[in-house]
Amino acid sequence: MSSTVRSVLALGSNLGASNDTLVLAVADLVEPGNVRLHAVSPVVRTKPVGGPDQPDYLNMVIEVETDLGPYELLAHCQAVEDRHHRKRTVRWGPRTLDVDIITYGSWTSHDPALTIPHPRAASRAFVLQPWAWMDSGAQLDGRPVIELAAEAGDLAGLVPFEGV
Ligand code: A4P
Ligand code: MG
Repeated sequence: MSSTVRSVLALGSNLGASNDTLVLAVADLVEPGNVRLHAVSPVVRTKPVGGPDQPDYLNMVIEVETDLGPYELLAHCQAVEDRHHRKRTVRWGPRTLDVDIITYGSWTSHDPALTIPHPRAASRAFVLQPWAWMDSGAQLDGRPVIELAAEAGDLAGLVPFEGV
């Protein structure tokens, strides 16, 4: 695939120096010339959704413009996770860095290895609220992201991150 596509990526961290990790991860994600930064959300502090008892998360989303195909972009996101010492032991468990692809242009996929739009994004304030702050006109599954965020069960546990 050689055309340029806009893609929304969600980043999360709840182990280590999470704010530093997010800043460095954004820089790593846009390091290759074929992933360009288009927009960045505020960082939010969020209560963990699912998984074991674990610390609060810092979450944010970015929008990139890329020439990478969807699987190439996934491999790139996973390489950035690995660079930040991501361990995959417990599903939904604590992590130094998670980078999920939320949308990839208008492309859709049901492949378990790359499901687009991300199957749980539409119900998660930790993705939707920073996304709506980044892009007030954003839509997901044909609905305004700002409306989906207002309905999300985890919205009450989300606050803007004011820094350490
Ligand atoms: N995969 C399929 N579709 C995608 C996609 N759109 N983007 C596959 C990225 N990966 C995708 O992911 C597991 C597999 O999903 C990969 O092999 C990939 O091929 P993973 O990152 O290794 O594991 P995970 O993140 O633990 O699993 P999962 O199911 O993606 O978790 P979620 O749904 O991302 O939830 N609470 C708060 N407050 N903040 C968070 O950031 N994150 C999670 C993780 C749970 N609770 C949270 C947060
Ligand atoms: Mg993930």
